[in-house]
Amino acid sequence: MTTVYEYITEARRANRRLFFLLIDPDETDADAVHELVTAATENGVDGFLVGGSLVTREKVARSVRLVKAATDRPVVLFPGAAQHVVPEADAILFLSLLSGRNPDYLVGQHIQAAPVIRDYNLEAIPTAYLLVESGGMTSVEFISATRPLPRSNLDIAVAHALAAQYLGMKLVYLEAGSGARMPVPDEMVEAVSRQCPLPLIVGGGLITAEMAAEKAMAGATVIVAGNHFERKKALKELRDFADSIHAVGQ
Ligand code: 1GP
Repeated sequence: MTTVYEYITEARRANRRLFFLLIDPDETDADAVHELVTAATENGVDGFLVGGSLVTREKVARSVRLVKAATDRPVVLFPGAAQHVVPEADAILFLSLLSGRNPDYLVGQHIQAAPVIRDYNLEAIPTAYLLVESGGMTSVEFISATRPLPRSNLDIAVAHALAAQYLGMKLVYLEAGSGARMPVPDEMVEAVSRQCPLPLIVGGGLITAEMAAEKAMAGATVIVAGNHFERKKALKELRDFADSIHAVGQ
């Protein structure tokens, strides 16, 4: 059976791009989740992230079950804290907030989560989570009490990605933050993907198919959108996002 990490690295090897949809566990209307995930699966979404900063374990567990029931694509935990580890997902992004200097989010939560991940036999994907300045205070910035990377300094971003590589991490996630005013700059995606061999995930504030395609073109392997698709009338844009992302590299 292919692991989620192989699914991502295989795409990178083949120069393909993947579109992942972020599902907010705070959405507890089961029909709404079912409708969103079914539409996403039918319209070319390649995988799902489930998580958030201020959610309960019960909501994460319920959300993962609802998503799994509506799709055959990978469902990956995107935890905000150690208590968000639940067994039903296909994998977990084992995120270390490398852009920050808060030991709790660099390694502390991980110690609490590790035995649980082992007991659930979850695939853990060590991921450098790099928060990038995006024009306003984001939830991640506030909750983690860390500062984001400066958006105009490419060398700093590249240095963090290289540190992730040398520390043995497997993915780099460039994050502008959910609902960000400005997404991660294309130049930063390009610089990091050119100078660091790890597959790159980019998300935060992507509200048009063009923006998503730009990140794919700049070198992101996985493009994540969430907020935008929580609005019902955005559902018909799923196909546009998926097509523009998949068109890159073909
Ligand atoms: C947030 O990168 C994701 O962690 C997605 O952000 O909700 O703004 O699409 P949006």
